[in-house]
Amino acid sequence: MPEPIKQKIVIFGAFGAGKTTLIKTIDPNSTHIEANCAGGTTTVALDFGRVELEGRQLHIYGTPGQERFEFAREIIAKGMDGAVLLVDAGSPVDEFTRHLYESLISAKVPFVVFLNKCEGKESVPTAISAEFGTTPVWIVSAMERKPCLDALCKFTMTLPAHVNGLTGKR
Ligand SMILES: Nc1nc2c(ncn2[C@@H]2O[C@H](COP(=O)(O)OP(=O)(O)OP(=O)(O)O)[C@@H](O)[C@H]2O)c(=O)[nH]1
Ligand SMILES: [Mg+2]
Repeated sequence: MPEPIKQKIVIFGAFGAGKTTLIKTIDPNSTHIEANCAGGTTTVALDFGRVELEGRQLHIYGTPGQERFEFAREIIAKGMDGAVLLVDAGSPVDEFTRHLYESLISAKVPFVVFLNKCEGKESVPTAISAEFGTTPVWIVSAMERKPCLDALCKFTMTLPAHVNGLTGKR
């Protein structure tokens, strides 16, 4: 059997947007490094999961959402083939999310926006989508596997394969 095409996808988003939840939903065997914080846990290094979609193996890395972990985001982002900006649609877009959005545009990396937490009364996905210009926006719940996989599949099928191989051992 030939090796599947591999792609490195990195998930960005502000603190608590749902990055770790998304990766766990996509790959229940994903690994993550976290610390306790007020009201739950926070990612302090990274999340890592894998999924095979239509013959492509996605290696999915989640970044920490706290601003002070910029150095970790830079390391994790190296060599990414595509990115997802995960946004909490339950509150107005914050400055840090805007910073991540501008950084992805500057990096010239293909990316899409996933709007999460759309089920609450406070959620305003249409108004929030308008903030991301021409970037494709998907309304997903990080807790529902099928819509997340569908959106990820449609996005990644437009991306080239990773050039230097990815081992993704765990
Ligand atoms: N209501 C609702 N809650 C969600 C959803 N997705 C995630 N959450 C909750 O939001 C909280 C934060 O989720 P995480 O996945 O830890 O967020 P994160 O982006 O990884 O956070 P950091 O690593 O600290 O940046 C958790 O309590 C999740 O259960 C969703 O779609 N709806
Ligand atoms: Mg996290």
